[in-house]
Amino acid sequence: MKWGRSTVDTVCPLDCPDACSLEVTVENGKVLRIDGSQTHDATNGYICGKVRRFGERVYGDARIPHPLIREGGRNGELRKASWDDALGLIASRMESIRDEWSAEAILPFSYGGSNGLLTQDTTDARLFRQFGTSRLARTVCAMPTSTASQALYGKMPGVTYADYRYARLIIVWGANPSSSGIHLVPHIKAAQEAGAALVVIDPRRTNLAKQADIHLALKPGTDVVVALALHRFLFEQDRADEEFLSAHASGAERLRERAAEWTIDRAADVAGLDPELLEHVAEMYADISPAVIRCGWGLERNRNGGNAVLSVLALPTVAGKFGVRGGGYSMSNSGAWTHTPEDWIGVAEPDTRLVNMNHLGRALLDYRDPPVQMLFVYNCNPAVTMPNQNRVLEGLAREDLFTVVFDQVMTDTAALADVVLPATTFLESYDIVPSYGLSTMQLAKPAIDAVGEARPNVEVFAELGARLGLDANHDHATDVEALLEVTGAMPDEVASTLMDAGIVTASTGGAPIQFVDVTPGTPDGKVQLFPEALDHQTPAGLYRYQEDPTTDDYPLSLISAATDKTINSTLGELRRGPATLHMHPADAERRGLSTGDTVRMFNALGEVHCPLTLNPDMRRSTVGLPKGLWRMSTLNGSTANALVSDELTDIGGGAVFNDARVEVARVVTVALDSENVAEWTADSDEPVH
Ligand SMILES: Nc1nc2c(c(=O)[nH]1)N[C@H]1C(S)=C(S)[C@@H](COP(=O)(O)OP(=O)(O)OC[C@H]3O[C@@H](n4cnc5c(=O)[nH]c(N)nc54)[C@H](O)[C@@H]3O)O[C@H]1N2
Ligand SMILES: Nc1nc2c(c(=O)[nH]1)N[C@H]1C(S)=C(S)[C@@H](COP(=O)(O)OP(=O)(O)OC[C@H]3O[C@@H](n4cnc5c(=O)[nH]c(N)nc54)[C@H](O)[C@@H]3O)O[C@H]1N2
Ligand code: SF4
Ligand SMILES: [Mo]
Repeated sequence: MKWGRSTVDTVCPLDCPDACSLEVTVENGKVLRIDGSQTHDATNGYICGKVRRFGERVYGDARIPHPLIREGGRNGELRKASWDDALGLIASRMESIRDEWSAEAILPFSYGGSNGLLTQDTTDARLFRQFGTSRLARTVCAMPTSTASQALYGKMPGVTYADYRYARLIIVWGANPSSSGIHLVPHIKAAQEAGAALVVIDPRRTNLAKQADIHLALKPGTDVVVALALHRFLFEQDRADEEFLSAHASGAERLRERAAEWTIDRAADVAGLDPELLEHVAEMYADISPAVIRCGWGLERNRNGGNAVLSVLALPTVAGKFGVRGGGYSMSNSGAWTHTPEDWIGVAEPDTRLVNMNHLGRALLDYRDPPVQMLFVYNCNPAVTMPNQNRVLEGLAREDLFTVVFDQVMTDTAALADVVLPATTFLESYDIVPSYGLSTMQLAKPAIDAVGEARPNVEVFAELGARLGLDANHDHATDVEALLEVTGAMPDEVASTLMDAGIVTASTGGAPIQFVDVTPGTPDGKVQLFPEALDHQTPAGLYRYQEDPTTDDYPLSLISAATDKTINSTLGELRRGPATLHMHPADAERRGLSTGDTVRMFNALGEVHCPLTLNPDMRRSTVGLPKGLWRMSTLNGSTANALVSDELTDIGGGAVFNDARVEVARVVTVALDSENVAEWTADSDEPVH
């Protein structure tokens, strides 16, 4: 530990597209302040409120100080243990489970708690692959979007944030960047000031929707028909760019056939929109260039999610919007790099059982041959973030399940574990952080020593591998060694710029023009408007709509989107008071409800008790509860996922979070403090300029 004050340049690795460059001020070995830096021009010196207060997590009461082992069975207590004892116990359990059942009875369970390249798919992958455990399909987020965009365009980087200034028309579709990627917002505003039109397509009237020229407040899950109506309009009105289509795309005819049934009127009826407004958007999109679509993740989280993203991302091809700065689309930029973890894992993936993470409840309760006997959770908080929460909790409560949770704080999942291991935060170890919203990769450097007995992921999985006598991990025991190894597998120029400057931009450039600087990564270099192989894997086929799951018993759609308070459930420990359910005043009136009532929101899967806030920004028949709540943030310990089924999206095996259909009734009336009421009426982290 160093005395005195110093600053450290690093990067935010949380699951957020912006990957801000940070300046961390440290005094006498403790974090004093976290701020944005200018290292990454997209950060431009400002960051969100969540990470400004990240020190409260680092030193907070929820932080796990040392390993813990549960004594006295499922209802026994978690007691302080040494690393040696905790890892020894895990290793011996892994061996005994392998001997009794098979290594496939062990299920590693991880997601994007940190987006750093070292925190997953390094020593963990080697350990679990070599041992032969079950494999995890990491599907909880972005699988429908990435499967659809990959099928259409291969890995093609999108329009960068700064180039939104050049657009004359911006469509923000199923994204809420005011909370979920704040550095895009000033560029949208700059474009608007320069005369660009803004269209927002979202069931909620978000901050951006309030500032938009047109807000299409569609019913959740109906994006596919809205986008198909735009396709039909383009084709039927001879506004499709036939020249571009014949030079750069295949499958246009098949798309045209499937879009044919979706007249503006029919789509507007299904989506609950004013047909004139929808037609107006179709005309704007046909007429105005450059036009850019910011496609978010909100539209993928329902049964039609894959087809929704497919039909939205196909629009710039049909309308011929590429080839100019500020024209095209942005989705995820994770394809900007050529290296992948396979370049450094060095152990082939075994052909063991593949478990879709959205089916965690089923896996723990129903899977046989072998049953899951050990769950090893890291970078993830499945007790609250996965679908069908009650099944997940029932599974985690199994007497004969051995659960390891490796985390920074005592999450709801950690509280149910048999062994808890303390992890470092990004302020305590090295990492490499690619941005999935932009085309940069940055070096994360430790600003402080590890707090308590926390250790980085690479170190713990390497040590466990050594204890199990596996040979793959011996040379990679520390984060520094892993850093050298991973950068060693990258092209020399990329690695040296990253290490010297702390930041490197992909070879496609920081601001590529689509179809000028970057082209589709598909096998023939063309846009595959009708990827046949996907058609056969998709229950209703490509560009097909599956009916709304609303029933008379459960007439309300529940949306659980990102808010500015947490990143998924990360930082959820810092929330004060219960989260509130947001409902349109007209829906509340029909049920005799008002702000401050404690309500019960329920369906056949479960129920959530929480206070109510009336919010005219919600669409009628749509209610909202934030995603990422901890169990303490509702009155009965259930979160939105207690109402979400574990069915899968049409494409990509994703979660259908926003397909939850519910009813709401009053329990009692309580007084609320203003912070809870403000949740979504001021859902903005945007900088004040
Ligand atoms: N502050 C903050 N930032 C985050 C996160 C966070 O939790 N907090 N999470 C990060 C992660 S993991 C992700 S994946 C991204 C997600 O970021 P976004 O892409 O913004 O996704 P969501 O927050 O799920 O939803 C975005 C919007 O979609 C709307 N929506 C819901 N259903 C539908 C629908 O059927 N159609 C349409 N058109 N819109 C719909 C919601 O009302 C919401 O306003 O954000 C990242 N950034
Ligand atoms: N109802 C509903 N549920 C949702 C969503 C929704 O829209 N609605 N969105 C979904 C989305 S988009 C996503 S991406 C998922 C995310 O769900 P999860 O993957 O569960 O993400 P988090 O809740 O952020 O939990 C990540 C955990 O990893 C820990 N962690 C961070 N860094 C490290 C590290 O270096 N080492 C270790 N060992 N642990 C670390 C954090 O402390 C945190 O507890 O949630 C999904 N859940
Ligand atoms: S969470 Fe997003 S906006 Fe906040 S500091 Fe990290 S990258 Fe930046
Ligand atoms: Mo996500």
